[in-house]
Amino acid sequence: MGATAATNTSNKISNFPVFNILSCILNSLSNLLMTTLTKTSRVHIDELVNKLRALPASAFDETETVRSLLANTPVDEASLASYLTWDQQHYTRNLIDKTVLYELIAICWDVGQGSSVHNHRDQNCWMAAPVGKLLVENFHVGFEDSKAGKCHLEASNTVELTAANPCAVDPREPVHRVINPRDANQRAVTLHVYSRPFDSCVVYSPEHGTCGDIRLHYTTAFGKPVARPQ
Ligand code: 2CO
Ligand code: FE2
Repeated sequence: MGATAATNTSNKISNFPVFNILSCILNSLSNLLMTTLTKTSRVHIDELVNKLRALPASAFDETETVRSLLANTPVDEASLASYLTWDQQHYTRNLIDKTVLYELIAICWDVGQGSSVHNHRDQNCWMAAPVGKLLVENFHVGFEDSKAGKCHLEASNTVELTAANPCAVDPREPVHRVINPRDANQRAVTLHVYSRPFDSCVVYSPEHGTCGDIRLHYTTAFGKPVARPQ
């Protein structure tokens, strides 16, 4: 009875135009407050590094702890300035921190740049996007013969990667590619935590059904250019 009466009353109140106007104003104010809080609560990259370094080894063996750390520690773009380098041919990989447990890399994506379809050598991976709105396209590996360089991949789901939505790569379906869509028309910067660190991976061509190993290189390390091996 009580619940019914309350519902009837609120229905009557919401019939007044003034109620709708007030409700609209309150909603707008609340959205503005949330946007302002998200922007002002961004932290210096060093704060994220300190928090990653404080984690126990066990935190890197599952995906939720680091994912929620990234979600609760959005990084301020200005604090990344010394790690941001751009190349019109390829995204750049810029090492920020490295321990035996993890490496933290800033990746700079020019408009329209993307990665190959690849795996992470059975290592965990988390990604956040302090700048931009990217797509993570996941693939299901139906068949892989790495010695013969043959595979069969099927596209599975696509996830949006934004400041508000950091992602963890699913260890059971770890093959993916990241794209900074051309129609977004903006450069993007992503932060990648890899545990443990790895310096090679398998790249796949879903179209040709082929795969093979590649080595991974840093464009810069701790803010300084890294010479590419000849
Ligand atoms: N894993 C790729 C790299 O480190 C970037 S794509 O996102 O995981 O080069
Ligand atoms: Fe990746």
